Amino acid sequence: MKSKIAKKILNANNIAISSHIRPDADCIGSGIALCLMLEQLGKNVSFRNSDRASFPITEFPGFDRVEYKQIYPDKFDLVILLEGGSEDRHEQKNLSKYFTINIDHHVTSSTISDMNWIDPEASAVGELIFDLGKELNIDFTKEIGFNLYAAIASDTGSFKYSNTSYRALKTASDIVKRSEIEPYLVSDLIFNSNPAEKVVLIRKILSTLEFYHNGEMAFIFCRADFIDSGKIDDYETEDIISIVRSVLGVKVVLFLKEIDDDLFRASIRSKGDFSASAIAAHFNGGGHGHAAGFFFTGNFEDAKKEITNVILDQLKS
Ligand SMILES: [Mn+2]
Repeated sequence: MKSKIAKKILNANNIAISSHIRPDADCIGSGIALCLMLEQLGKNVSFRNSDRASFPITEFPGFDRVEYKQIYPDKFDLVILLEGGSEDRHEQKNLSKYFTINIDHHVTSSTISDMNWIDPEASAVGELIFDLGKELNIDFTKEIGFNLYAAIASDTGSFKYSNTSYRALKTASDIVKRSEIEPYLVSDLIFNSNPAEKVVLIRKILSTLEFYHNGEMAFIFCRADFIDSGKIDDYETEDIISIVRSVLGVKVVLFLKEIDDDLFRASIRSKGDFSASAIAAHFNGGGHGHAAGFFFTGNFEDAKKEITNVILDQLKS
C-alpha cells in the first residue's frame, strides 16, 4: 500500500491533508512532516483541519502550515487523511468527489477512503509517515525530524505505553539519525512545558482525591469554577488522571468534570484487567479497555454515587 500511495502522490500536483477533530501531537506532527515532505517534491500542499490544536503543539516547527478551514471542492487532485478516515473524525464536508487516502494506526479506522493504509502495529501515524518519506526519498530535515519524533514520543507517552515496541524505538532512532535532531528538545517541549495555570489546576483537582475499596479505586473531580483562566483545554486534564492512575494499587480512576449545571463528563482510566469500557457501556458511553468516557445528567452526588457503585461492583466481581 505504501508504494501505491507514493505513486499516487507523485502523480498529483495539488494535495490537501487533513486530520481529526481534537487534534493531538501525532496527527499534527505527522501532518506538518508530510506537508514539508510534499513541498520538497514540489507539490502545492494545504494542511486543513476543522479543529484548532492547543499548546504546546502550536510550537512545533512548521506549525504555520496548519490552517483551520474546510477543504473546498474541486481544488485539489488528492486528499490525504491522517487518523481521520470518516467525516465524524475529520469533519470535512466537501470530500465526496475527491480521491482520498486514509493513513492510520487505529484498528478501528474507517476504510471508506479510496486507499486505506491502516497499520495497527504502528505506535503512531508518525511511524507510517516516516516510512512513506523513505519511500519518497525525502531529505529528513530537522523540521521534519522534530515533527515525526514528536508524533511518536507523544503517542507512546514518552516511550512508556504498551505500544512502545522495538519498531517504535527503531523508527524514533532512525529519525534522530537522519534528521540530527536532539530528542531532549522535543521532550522538553512536549512534556516539560506545563503552563503554571495547569499545575494550579492539578492542585485544585488533587484536593478532591479520594480512595475506595482498599485503594483500588481513585476518585477526582473538576468543578466548573476550577477552570477560570480559559487557558486550560479539555484534554490537558489527561495528565492529571495519569498522576492518579500511577498510584500503586490503583486499578481504576473515576474523573468527574462539571460541564454545566447537572451535566458531567465522566472519564474512566484503568490498569490491568479492569475494563474501563464496561463501565462506560453501562452509561451508554464508549472507549477502550483502559480509557473510556461518557456524559452523566443529574446532580453531583448522584453522579458520584451511581458511577462509583458500578465501578465497585466490577472490582468485587
Ligand atoms: Mn496516533
